[in-house]
Parts: sequence; structure tokens; C-alpha cells
Amino acid sequence: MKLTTAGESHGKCLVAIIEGLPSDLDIDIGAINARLALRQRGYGRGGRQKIESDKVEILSGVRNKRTLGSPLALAVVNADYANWEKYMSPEGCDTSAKKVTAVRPGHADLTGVVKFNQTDARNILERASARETAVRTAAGAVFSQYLSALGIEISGYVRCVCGISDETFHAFSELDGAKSHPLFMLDSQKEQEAIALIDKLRREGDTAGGVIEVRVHGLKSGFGSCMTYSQKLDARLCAAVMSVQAIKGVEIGLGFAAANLKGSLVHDEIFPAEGGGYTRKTNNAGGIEGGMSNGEDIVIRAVMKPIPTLMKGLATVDISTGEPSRSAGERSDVCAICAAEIVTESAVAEVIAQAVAERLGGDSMDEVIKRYGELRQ
Ligand code: EPS
Repeated sequence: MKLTTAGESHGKCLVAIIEGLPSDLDIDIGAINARLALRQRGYGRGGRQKIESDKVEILSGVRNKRTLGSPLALAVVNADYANWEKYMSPEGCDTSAKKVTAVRPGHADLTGVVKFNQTDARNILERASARETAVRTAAGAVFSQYLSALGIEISGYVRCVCGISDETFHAFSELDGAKSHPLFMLDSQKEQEAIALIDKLRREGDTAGGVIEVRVHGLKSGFGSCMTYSQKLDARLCAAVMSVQAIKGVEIGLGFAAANLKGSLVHDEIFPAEGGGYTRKTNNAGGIEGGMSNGEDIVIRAVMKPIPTLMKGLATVDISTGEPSRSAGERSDVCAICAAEIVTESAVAEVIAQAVAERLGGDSMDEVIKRYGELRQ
């Protein structure tokens, strides 16, 4: 199962192609659009989200709301293209008007112009922008629907915004409730503090990042492999999550906290389960041992850096003159941690769906469901 995306932030549209989906997967277009709406939400978003009202269009691979087994092509149109056509049109446009030369520290701008031999960072940022995550979210919703058919669910919440951190444990069943909170935080007190901080940062022209936690519930053991490192499920998850714009750190289970604890406090002891099989009383491994799912919830945490477009700017160099300058944004999100949470769920769904498809194969959903049902827990 393979996902490819294309599209520029202010281009005509964003597109995704998914290859390798089995036939007869029910596609709920309303549920895809609900995910797109969630990605646009969250306290601290900027002006662009007032322009867009993202909706998916399915171009191929689905007939009468069911997959055909052919490549699925998805599109999310950029409403803002109407304002940008004269600067972005592939058929010919004015490339001088929206030039970006005061490159933003922390964005792809400077390294991109050097690597791709450009004089205008717009030619870089249009693709590097997190706008691309809209279509990745649409694709992620399709992967989630495939996993849901097997009883595998993915959810998550925001643990921390710019140092304001919720350290309490929340059961998987509580996580979906986060989506009705303005910052996807489950601790309302912390959330109010974070909202006040975002308001302050907006006034100061600054930005904030945070920590997201995503969990996979209901995945049986044995997905991924200890035999080849490219197949290790934790490695694949970390790579996919790290590929989400602005993510700078990823951990599984206890993650970095394991460095401070002795082994007897880290490893999840194994006991016989009632009625046969095995059980663990803790899940410090975050559901993955030896690069394979072990049947417990998979727990992934990711750090989002603060968005690099600061309204107050940062010291930089203007690449057209070589002189010191100030990076500036016409508009920016103060905090897009909620969007990052939804996109991280999408990235996780992609990897888990791929691992399931690789192990089980199956041309139709009937085959996939039967094979999954035959596996031990
Ligand atoms: C985004 C759209 C962008 C940014 C943001 C994500 O809109 P625009 O650049 O037109 O204001 O709000 O992109 C970035 C944070 C970034 O660094 O590029 C979206 O739809 O999520």
C-alpha cells in the first residue's frame, strides 16, 4: 500500500494517490471531511483557515462508496488559489510579485533555495508548507477506515503546549473526547493556561509548539518484524511521524524517560492471562517489542517545534542582497498543535495500514478481515 501526495500551498489543489487498497472497502466521504475539518480547527490558527473549508473530492478508485481495488486518487482544492492564480498559475504567471528573499530561520526557505538553485524562496515554501497535510489527512482517513474494518482504532490528544504539560494518564476511551476541546487537551485547567499563553504570544508576534500523543488500539501482536530493520514497526512509525512538518522529536512508550530508570522499572513483566495467553500490567514499551506490535496499545509521542513564521520576525539575511534582514510573515498560525495531532494520527494510520497489508495481503476486504480474524491476539 503506497501513498504519494502532490500540490503547492497556493496552487490549484492538493492531490494524493493511494495504491494497493483492497476492493470492497466502504468509503465514508463524510468521515473524511470531518477529519479535514478537525485539521483546520484548534485554538491559535491563522488567517488561512478562514479562507479554506477543506473538502475531499474522490477522483478515482471508488464506485458507489466502495473501493474497486484500483488506485484511489483524492483531491483537496485550495480556495486561496483564486487569490493566487496570477502568481502561481502553471500556465504562466507573475513570479516577481510574491517573491520571498528574507528567508525564515527554521523553515525550508534557505536550505531549499541553495539546494534547488533558486533565487525566490516561494519556489521552496509552497511545497514545504504544512498546507500539504490537508491531503495527507484525507488519505489518513482512508487508511483509518481500512483499519477500523479490522477493529483497529487510532486516537490522540495534545499533552503540552509551550511547556504547559498534562502528565496524567488517560485511558484510550477518553482520548476522542479531546477533539471537542479548543486545544485538544484533556486537562481543562492546563488548556485554559495554554489558551492564555497563545493569546499572549499572538500579541507578541510569537509562536508555540508542543507535544502530541497518539495511540493505536486493537492491533494484534506480530506486525512489523525483528528480522529486518527496515521492517521494524517503531522505526517506521518514527520515520512517518518525523516526516510531518514541524515535528522534531518522536518517542515510543516511555521513550526518553527510560534513560533515567533501572531495568526492573522499565520492562513490562509478562504473566499468564486468565483463559490462556499472556498479559502485562504495564505498557512502558508502548506496544512494541523487538520492532513488532505486542498487542498492547501503541503509544507515540511527538514534539512539534513552534511555527517558524513569526509575525515579529527573526534575524536573517536577504538572499537577494546578502545584507542582514528581518524575516517577516504576512500571516501565521500562533500554534498549530491540533493540526499536527490530526496529521500525526494520519501518518500513524498510513504506517499501520501498510504493515497490516504487507502481512495479510488480500485483494478484497473479505479476505483481509478473514485473515486478520485468524491471527492470535
Ligand atoms: C496551512 C496553511 C498555511 C499556513 C500553515 C499551514 O497557510 P498560508 O501560508 O497561506 O498562511 O497557515 O503553514 C505553515 C505553518 C508553514 O510553515 O508553512 C494549513 O492549511 O495547515
